[in-house]
Parts: sequence; C-alpha cells; structure tokens
Amino acid sequence: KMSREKLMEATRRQMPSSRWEHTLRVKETAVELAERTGADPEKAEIAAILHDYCKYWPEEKQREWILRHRLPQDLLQFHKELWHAPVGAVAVREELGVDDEEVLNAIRSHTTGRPGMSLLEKVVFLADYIEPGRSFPGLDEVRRLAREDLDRAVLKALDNTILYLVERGLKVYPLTILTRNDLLDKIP
Ligand code: DGI
Ligand code: FE
Ligand code: FE
Ligand code: FE
Repeated sequence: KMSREKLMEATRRQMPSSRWEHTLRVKETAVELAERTGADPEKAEIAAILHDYCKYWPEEKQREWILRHRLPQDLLQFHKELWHAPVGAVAVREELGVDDEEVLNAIRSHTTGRPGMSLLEKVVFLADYIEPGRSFPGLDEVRRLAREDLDRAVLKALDNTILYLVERGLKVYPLTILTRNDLLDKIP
C-alpha cells in the first residue's frame, strides 16, 4: 500500500502546478470539514489528494478508460469535464492500488454528487467547491452553509452549477439533477 507521501507524489506528477496547488487547498479544507462534521479526516485527506488525479489526462485517454472499464457510457455524450471524476476513481485503484471504497466513492462523485452521498462524499465535494482559491458567484453563501448544514451547502452548490450551465445553454448531466432531487427530498 502506498503511503500518503507516495500518493501525493504520484498525483502531483499528473498535473500542472496550479492544479496541484488547488489539490493542496482541497486537502486542507477537506480535513477541516471532516474534523468539524465527524467524517474520517484521514480518508478525507486521501480522497482530496486524489480527487483530480486524471483531470489533465488527454481527452482520448479518458475516453478509452470510460470505454474499457465499463464506466457509464452516457458520460461520452456529456461535457468532458465530467469524466475525470469516475475515471479518476478507477485510475487510482488500478495505478496506485487504492482500494478503500469510501475514498473511491468520494473521488467518483466529487463533480456531480450522487443520490445517497455519504458524509465523506459531501465533505470532499464541498472542499473542492469552497477551497480558498475559488471565486465565483454564490460561493460565499455555500461557504456559510458549509459551516451549518452540509446537505444545504451541497444543494446550493448544485443549484449554482445547474444555473451556470443553463445560462450558457449547456447540457446538465442527469446525475447532477438526481443528486439535487435527492437532497430536496431529504432537507426538512
Ligand atoms: O475539477 P475541478 O475544476 O476542481 O471541479 P469539478 O470536478 O467540480 O468540475 C467542475 C466542472 O464540471 C465545472 O466546469 C462545471 C462542470 N460540471 C459540473 N456538473 C456538470 C458540469 N458540466 C456539465 N456539462 N454538466 C454537469 O452536470
Ligand atoms: Fe474535479
Ligand atoms: Fe466540484
Ligand atoms: Fe478539484
């Protein structure tokens, strides 16, 4: 099994320094959020380190992994920005030997969420969204909600993403909508 330091080195090699700096900020934010909410901080840290593992892989390589590893084939009909999360979960298992299913789930769902997200998945999803290097409309509201109620924070982040996509005339991946609907049913 690879140490945390080896996982960091292997991940850093996959991306430009700007993306690695984002990764380090997601790591710090995820550990903080985990400690505050009762998620496992060590799993949050590992998932955060790995979450964008294949973000900078060539489009063709990501497409091949989707085809060869039986990932949801409908991904290929949607924006390639969505691919690196499910491809990343398979890639860190195959290339780095990561076998913790909770960690792999958090990597897989970090862009769209999924219905029935675990606490760890919400922590990693939100850490990616609110890390201190981010700036976009509605972010302060998500940061505020993340201190009070993770479900409402994830819902607000999804609302922002969906509105952003609709405003630009882009397709919304169905899983993003299913995650939002699931949270709407659960939030009192
Ligand atoms: O990889 P990061 O940039 O750190 O963050 P991310 O994995 O959350 O990716 C965010 C990108 O994915 C952002 O540009 C919006 C896009 N995205 C998220 N949900 C959807 C989506 N794009 C499409 N087309 N459809 C979605 O449902
Ligand atoms: Fe990502
Ligand atoms: Fe995200
Ligand atoms: Fe990210």
